[in-house]
Amino acid sequence: MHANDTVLKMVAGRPDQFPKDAKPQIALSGRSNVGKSSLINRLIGVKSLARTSSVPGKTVTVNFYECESRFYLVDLPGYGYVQNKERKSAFSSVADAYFQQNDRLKLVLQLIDAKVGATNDDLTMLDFLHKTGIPFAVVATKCDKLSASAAERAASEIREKANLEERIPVILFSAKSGRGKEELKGLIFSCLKSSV
Ligand SMILES: Nc1nc2c(ncn2[C@@H]2O[C@H](COP(=O)(O)OP(=O)(O)OP(=O)(O)O)[C@@H](O)[C@H]2O)c(=O)[nH]1
Ligand SMILES: [Mg+2]
Repeated sequence: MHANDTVLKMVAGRPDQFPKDAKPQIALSGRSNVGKSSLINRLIGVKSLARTSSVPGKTVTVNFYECESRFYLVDLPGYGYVQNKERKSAFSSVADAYFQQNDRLKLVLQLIDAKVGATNDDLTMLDFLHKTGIPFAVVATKCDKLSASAAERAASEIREKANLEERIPVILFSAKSGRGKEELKGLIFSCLKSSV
């Protein structure tokens, strides 16, 4: 996973624009501003391939980053940020469609802000993942904002609140410091290996 073997293959505003090839996909889900795009940048070792912003709702499309010509990292629009009054759901319809159609989806990384903890929207999302049987792991983001012990506490609080089974990993991550990067890569590669 490096910048020179990662390409932004598709920016999909509509479901018919999703790539149709058989490559496995790993998706990043989480509320707006939780750090999805920053995590992608950190994983592939660049500052800004995936666009990040202090303004919530930056990623409104489903962005497919093709890595090593063999799998996709999928940056989903953040939920919980209502862009206009007509939108009834906090969840974007293009993200909804993404979850519905996808048999190549091998793993969802569900990002939760370590300092904020699991919100109701996060719990709804985790419940959905649990019910649909899509394999997922939780990534507690921005853990550089907490002391080492507070970060550990935050991870167990997320586990408890979301009632996560023991086998579901909760990875402490910081795009800023790089903490958790190797653990995350290990998880992604072992999941890709077991899916072929
Ligand atoms: N301190 C700290 N800040 C972070 C970290 N990761 C992301 N941020 C900041 O959080 C803000 C949002 O990050 P993004 O990566 O754009 O978040 P996103 O989840 O992609 O947001 P949307 O595209 O709106 O859904 C930016 O200002 C980032 O610099 C982190 O690990 N530590
Ligand atoms: Mg983003």
